[in-house]
Amino acid sequence: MSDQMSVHQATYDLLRRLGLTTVFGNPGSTEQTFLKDFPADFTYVLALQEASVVAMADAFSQVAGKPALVNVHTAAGTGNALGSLVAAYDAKTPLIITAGQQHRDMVITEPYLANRDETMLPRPWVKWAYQPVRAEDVPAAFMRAYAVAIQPPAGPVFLSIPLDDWAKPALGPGQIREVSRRVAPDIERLASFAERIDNSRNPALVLGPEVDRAGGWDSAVALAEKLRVPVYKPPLADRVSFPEDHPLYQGSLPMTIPGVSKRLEGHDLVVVIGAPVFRYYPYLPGPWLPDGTEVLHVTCDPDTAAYAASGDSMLGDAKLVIDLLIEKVAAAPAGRVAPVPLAWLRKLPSTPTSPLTPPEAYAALSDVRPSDAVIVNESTSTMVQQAEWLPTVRSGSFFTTASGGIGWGVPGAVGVALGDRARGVHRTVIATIGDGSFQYSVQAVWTAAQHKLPIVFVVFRNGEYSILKSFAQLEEAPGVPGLDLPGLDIVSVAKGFGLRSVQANTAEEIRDRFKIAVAADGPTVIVVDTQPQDATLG
Ligand SMILES: Cc1ncc(C[n+]2csc(CCOP(=O)(O)OP(=O)(O)O)c2C)c(N)n1
Ligand SMILES: [Mg+2]
Repeated sequence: MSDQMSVHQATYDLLRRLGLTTVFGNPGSTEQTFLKDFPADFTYVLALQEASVVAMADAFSQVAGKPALVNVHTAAGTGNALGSLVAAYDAKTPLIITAGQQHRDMVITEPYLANRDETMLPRPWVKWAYQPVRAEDVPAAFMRAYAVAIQPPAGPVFLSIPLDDWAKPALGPGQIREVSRRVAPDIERLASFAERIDNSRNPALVLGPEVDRAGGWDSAVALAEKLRVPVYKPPLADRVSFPEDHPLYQGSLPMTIPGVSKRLEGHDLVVVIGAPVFRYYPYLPGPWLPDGTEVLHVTCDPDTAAYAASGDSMLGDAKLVIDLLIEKVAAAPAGRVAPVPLAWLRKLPSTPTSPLTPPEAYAALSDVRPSDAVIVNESTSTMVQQAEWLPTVRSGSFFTTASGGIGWGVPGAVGVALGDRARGVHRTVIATIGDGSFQYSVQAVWTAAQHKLPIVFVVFRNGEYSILKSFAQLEEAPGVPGLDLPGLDIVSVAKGFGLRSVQANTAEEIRDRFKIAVAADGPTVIVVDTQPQDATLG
């Protein structure tokens, strides 16, 4: 063997120096030349389908606070990964997704398992897609991919690598370059935003996922308290950025155009930080904003700024902007009265129901939730009840799909737990999942069992795609087929993947089984039969 470094050695050396030593993957013949002689200081996290691979890596990256490396199988594996890729793109998660490609010497002949038009397949859900022109460029392509992925707005990138590249001689060790992860705002513009806040009579804050992602939780509380203003969560937020038990917290904005507009009535100025303006769904006609309301918008993403339905925007990292605003804005005038704290409904039936209603199930969970537990939610018809009974009161403690595609929550919970483990933190992950949603990336529970992760999957088995029944009413679409899910034995499915798995049908059973699950060494699935929930969509 010659002394010359191979592309394989140079790349692993570069990945090691970049701290990318965990690979989330599902292997194939076109990836084995990369995975060959897998170094002992690297970790390979195997997921059994690529939708799970990418969602795990996404949540891992969000929790560990660093980019994650993914390796999937050529076109078919990348295809399976696409649904989760959409969510990673929307969550602005820096993922370096790699896939193998057939041997350069025969790829012209479209061999079996070739990735045709390889850089086209993952678009438009990646910031960059590339196949190195020469084998020698592979390490530099990883460096470039890393730089593209982490610079704001962060997001996934894709590299296709022909399987014969790894054994080729490298040009030498790869070069590491450092790039920014935050952008500072234009200072003059910031001053004008501060002035407009100072001059407003009745301002409100809307704090979105970019705030928590940027580590801006405490700063957000300080700004809200200095201004003494109501704080809203934007519609369909995939992270919570402000304590939901804070006296200034006023709940989530509705999802529809007229719903948002109505809720913001009376505010002459609304400052939206770290969220789109706004993420609407479903369509109902109405005014974007009430008369007399102006919007100031802060985001790290020029695209998010560009597609906003209203408002004046400023680019900048959410935490940097908030910290600078705290310095610049005047404290609330003496006469500004704090809003009345949000009164959560938290209403339960007077006698226990069978099957349980979702609020009864959530109430039981709230009795036993460890104070530092993380919530991953993908119970689509009960999102309102989840926030009501299990409010998020700490940073980095709530996750859900950023795209609206289901099949993120189960592998997402696995990624959260792996991310905690990587940063030396032990928290219980509570994944509240609908019986429909549970099926999309169900094999992720196997990875949870293999790694003995502290996850309690609570599956609400209402026997249907409940939210779609509410949508059918809203859309005046009677007679839609395919909304019932009879005969799903979820306890057995989970057992088949090697998990502890139990049914719990009363509040007491939920509490008891949950406590056992929290104390156990590894994940548990608790299936709760529940009544359908009429979802509020307006
Ligand atoms: C990948 C993907 N496929 C389909 C949908 C459409 N969809 C949205 S919610 C939903 C039903 C979810 O059912 P379940 O998890 O049982 O929750 P429930 O509404 O019953 O609370 C479906 C199929 C989607 N959002 N994403
Ligand atoms: Mg359901």
